[in-house]
Amino acid sequence: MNINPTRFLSDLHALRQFGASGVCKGVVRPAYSEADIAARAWLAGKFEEAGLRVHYDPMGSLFGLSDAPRSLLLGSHSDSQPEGGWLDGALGVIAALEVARAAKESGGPAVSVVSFQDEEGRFGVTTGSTVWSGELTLEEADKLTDRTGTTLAEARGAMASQVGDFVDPKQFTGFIEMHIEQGPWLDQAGEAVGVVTDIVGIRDMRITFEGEQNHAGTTPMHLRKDAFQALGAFNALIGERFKNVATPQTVWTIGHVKLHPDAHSIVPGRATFSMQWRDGDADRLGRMEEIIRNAASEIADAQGFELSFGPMLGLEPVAMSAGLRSALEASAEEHAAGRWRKMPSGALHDATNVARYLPVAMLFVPSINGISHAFEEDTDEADLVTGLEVLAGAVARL
Ligand code: HGY
Ligand code: MN
Ligand code: MN
Repeated sequence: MNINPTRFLSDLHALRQFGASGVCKGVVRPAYSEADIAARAWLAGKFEEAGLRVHYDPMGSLFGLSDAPRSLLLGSHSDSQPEGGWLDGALGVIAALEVARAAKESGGPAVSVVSFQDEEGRFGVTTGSTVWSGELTLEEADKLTDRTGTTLAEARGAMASQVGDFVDPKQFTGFIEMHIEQGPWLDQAGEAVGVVTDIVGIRDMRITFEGEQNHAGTTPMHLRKDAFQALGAFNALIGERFKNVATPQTVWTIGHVKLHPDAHSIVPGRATFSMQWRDGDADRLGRMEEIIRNAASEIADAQGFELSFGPMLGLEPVAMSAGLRSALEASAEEHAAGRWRKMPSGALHDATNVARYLPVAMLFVPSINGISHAFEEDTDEADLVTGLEVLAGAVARL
């Protein structure tokens, strides 16, 4: 199979023009935004040129389907974080396109391609592939809201004229997702490729403390019910209690905070914030949930706040398929001898959901300085091409 690195890099750069932030190579292409829908239309054209049949499922996940009765599925996602890099997701989709094209040109194996919708979780956690996998019904998903209160049902209405049915997974023999590492390890070691062993699990929900809105000049400190102070106390308390359960792999993040009414001279009456935690061990995720719920209740009770929890979203830790992994390992040994390693993924990926239907595997290329989910995200082009070679080599072996 003769892959074409120039064509691959040129397509990758073309995709980053959709929603280009103007800062570094960054993109602003959240799910269902104008830029996201336009990027999907451009990708659909590329899939068609490559001889693949274009199909959008009800979530707006875009498939380029091989006409063979059985094919290997490759891909990732093309939506981005609110401030995202040019490679997160896009790399796996364009690498898949190049391998599908090269396979077709050389009479190689049948390959289909996918770009899942809302991997970055504007509404959930890897929402498009979660719904495809049957883990969440479309009806339930439609009620999810983004940070501004827009529902998924409203947002996906923008793609209503394009979508068809869900794609039957029985036509696929397996799924391989190429991605950037998004962490520091390959870059620090000067290595070119990581073959993923397993993907961590995640829990994610919103928490609200409701206190009392009041004047910031006249309300004495001891009479305030300041919702931000409750959030601050909660954050300190879980940090303390997590020391007893966390391992070096355990992470937690409060990444979004909404204070009401969000003004300099008003004691905030309400704080709604995201609470997300990740670990490779499902039991530990459960123990952390208990700590979170207890800490929030204790603070609310002691200080007289109303407390509410939003729906909890989550994905379980998942191991990669031994068969697909060994094809990637053999290919890595051929194309990057002495410059690859086996490693877990601390980021979430659509592969977790696809694993409900199919054997799945993933490969990583380095992220310069370990930066991702930021405009500065980047990877040396030589490493991008090595990763593509490893992917194509694995597909050829399968
Ligand atoms: O948040 C994540 O791990 C992923 O990038 N969706
Ligand atoms: Mn991604
Ligand atoms: Mn991401």
